[in-house]
Order: sequence, then C-alpha cells, then structure tokens
Amino acid sequence: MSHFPQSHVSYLTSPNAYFAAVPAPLLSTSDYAQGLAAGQRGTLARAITLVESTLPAHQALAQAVLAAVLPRTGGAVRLGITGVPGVGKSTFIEALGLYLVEKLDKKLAVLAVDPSSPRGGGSILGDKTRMPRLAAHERAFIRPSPAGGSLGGVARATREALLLCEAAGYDVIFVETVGVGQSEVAVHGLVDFFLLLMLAGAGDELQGVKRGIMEMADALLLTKADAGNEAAAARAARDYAGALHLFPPAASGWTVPVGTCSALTGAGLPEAWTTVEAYRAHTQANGYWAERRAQQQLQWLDEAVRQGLEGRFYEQPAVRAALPGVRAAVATGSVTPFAAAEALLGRGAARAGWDAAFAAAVAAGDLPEPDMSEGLANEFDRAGQ
Ligand SMILES: Nc1nc2c(ncn2[C@@H]2O[C@H](COP(=O)(O)OP(=O)(O)OP(=O)(O)O)[C@@H](O)[C@H]2O)c(=O)[nH]1
Ligand SMILES: [Mg+2]
Repeated sequence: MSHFPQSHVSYLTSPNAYFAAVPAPLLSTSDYAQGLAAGQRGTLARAITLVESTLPAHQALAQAVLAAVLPRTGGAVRLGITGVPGVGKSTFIEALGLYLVEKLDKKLAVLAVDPSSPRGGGSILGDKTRMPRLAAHERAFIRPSPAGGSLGGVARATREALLLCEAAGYDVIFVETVGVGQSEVAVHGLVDFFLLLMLAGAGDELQGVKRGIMEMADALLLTKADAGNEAAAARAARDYAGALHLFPPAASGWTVPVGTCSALTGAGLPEAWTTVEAYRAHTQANGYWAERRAQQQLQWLDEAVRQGLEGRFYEQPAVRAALPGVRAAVATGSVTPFAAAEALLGRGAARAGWDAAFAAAVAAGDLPEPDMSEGLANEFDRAGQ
C-alpha cells in the first residue's frame, strides 16, 4: 500500500483494490458543494465516502455538506429494484439504465443496499462487471452498497448518497436491494417507486415473496421472458395480476401493473419505464408523491432520534461500566431483561458514579429503583448541549 502515493488521485474514481484502503483527503464544505453542483463525479464519489464514514468528524462534515446541497436535492425519480438473488436485477439495471441514458438522455445513478456485502474492492468490481456498459457510460454513476454495519446504517448512508447524487444532477436514481427480508423494507423507505422482479415458474416460496413485499411493490415484472420462456412469463404475469386484485386498494390510488420483460432482448423495458412515468404523473396529480416523501422524511426523523438516543445512552461511562455485569445477570436469569433495562435507563442516565457496585447489586437481585423522570430529563439536557 505504501507504494501508492497519497497525491495520486485516480484511485478516487477508478475501481481498484486500493479504493477502500486509501482514504481520500477531506475537502471543505463549499468545495464539496461546488463540486457537486458542477456534477463532478470525483467529488460525488468522495462525498459519498464521507457520508459512509462513521468517524464523528466525518459525520459532522457530511451533515454540513448535506445541509449545503439540500436545496438541490429532491428532483430525481427514485426507483427501488428488488427480487431474489439471481432474478436478474443487475442485468435489468444495466439494460434499462442504458435505455435511459442513451435513448432518453437521462443521468442515472445506481446505488445498492446490501448489508451483507463485505468491505473492500470485491463488491465494487462485482457490480461493475455485471453492468460493464453502464459503468463506462458518462451519464451513469454506479456506486456499490456501503459495506459493514447494521441495515439501518447502510440504509442511512444510501439515503444520503441518494441526496448527493441528486445534488450532482442525476435525475433518475436506482436502488438495488438484496431480496432477503428486511432490506426491502429499508429500500421502500428510500424510493418513490418500488419494482419487484420475479421469475416465472420459480414458485413463491423459492422467490421469498412474502405478502408484505408484494404489497409494497408498485409494479411486478416477470423477467427473463426470452428464449422460449415468453409464454410462461405471460401466464405467470396474469396469475400475479389476479392475486393482486385480492389486495386492498393502495393509498396511492394506483393499480399495480404486472408485466414481462427481458434484459437480454430489451423487450418490455421501454414499457417498464413508461409505467414509472405514469405512476409519477398519477401520484403527483393526486398528491401522493409528495405525501410519500413527507412520510419517509418523518420516518427518518424518528429513526435518527432513536439512533441518537441509543448512541448517547450507551456512550455514558456509568452505563459502559455497569453493562457487562448487568448482561451477565440477565443471561443467567437472575434478573429479568425488562427490570434490568428499567434500572439501566433510570439510573444510568442520571448518575455519573454508577459502576460495578450497581452491577453487583443487579447480579444479587437487589435492583435499585428506576427513576425514569430523572433519566429522561438528563437525556434531554444532553441532547440540548
Ligand atoms: N435469459 C435471461 N437471462 C438473464 C436475464 N437477466 C439476467 N439473466 C441472467 O441471470 C443471471 C443473474 O443475473 P443478475 O443480473 O446477476 O441477477 P441479480 O438479481 O442482480 O443477482 P444478485 O445480485 O446476485 O442478487 C445472470 O447469469 C444473467 O445473465 C434475462 O432477461 N434473460
Ligand atoms: Mg445484482
């Protein structure tokens, strides 16, 4: 690594093994903001790296950058794309993406939410080799999932990356999700339109299609409708359309369409985009588009408050000192989890000198009385500082 000079900046934009290992030098808030306003890809990549960082100094700068560019955000169509591993998401994104940048002159950013993806160059190379033409296109920007950490952390970083892409002038954002449970819910909270890709004949169970995910979808698309698979795909589309009729009407007033497509032949791709545009026209006219975004903002507020309180709570020296003993007591069953939590919340936030003696008391089953009012008041004092 040491032979790779810090002053060499090509690593900022080129996908190589040093990407994660060599940190980009920080810019000033206004340099980030100006670079984004000018649509500079290198600045965008560096700003995304900044919002992905968990270092407190980086977080503070990231929030300043986001605040500075906020007026330039919100203009894109945000499209979530989900489906089980192997259904063809990346291939679909490459094909639909090329259609958008080449035929419709769009500027497209592709992001991903994959909490399971490892840190390092592997996923970058993996995503880009699956989208080789799109990755090379000047009007497209592809960024793999931030790696590591909780789903909440990955989703938050992706949301902030999405805003940065909008500030840099991208007017369509795709967010690819791994189709394995909670990540769909997280991506649904980021996007305007949620597209579920499916395969004919794979069976609902195999595709992990829970009713909840079908209910979140704004369109279903049977993909790989090519090479003799067209009729089966069309049949499956009719079956799903029938099944969707049984669902209660969506709050958007939108009827969820079911189509077929092939990322290999390109069949159905223009229609897929027409559907997204029709949804936008429909929901912008009836107010649902703005309402959905407002609801998402409020969800992010709740989430940020929850994460902030949790972080501050666990940072307290008294809590850190007592927690191992309390956890041990709960694990062995000598204290109930609820009673231990009440005691931690009530006393931990309030009293600085709280330490091993408390843990010993908890372990002995001699719980101090919780004092929620004092604990909460203290929490709000801290929040206000
Ligand atoms: N025949 C056919 N094959 C396709 C189509 N789309 C994707 N494939 C193939 O299906 C396989 C999986 O495609 P990917 O695009 O990597 O699928 P994915 O959903 O992104 O997979 P993960 O990222 O691993 O979850 C690849 O071998 C593709 O070539 C299609 O429209 N038709
Ligand atoms: Mg993929």
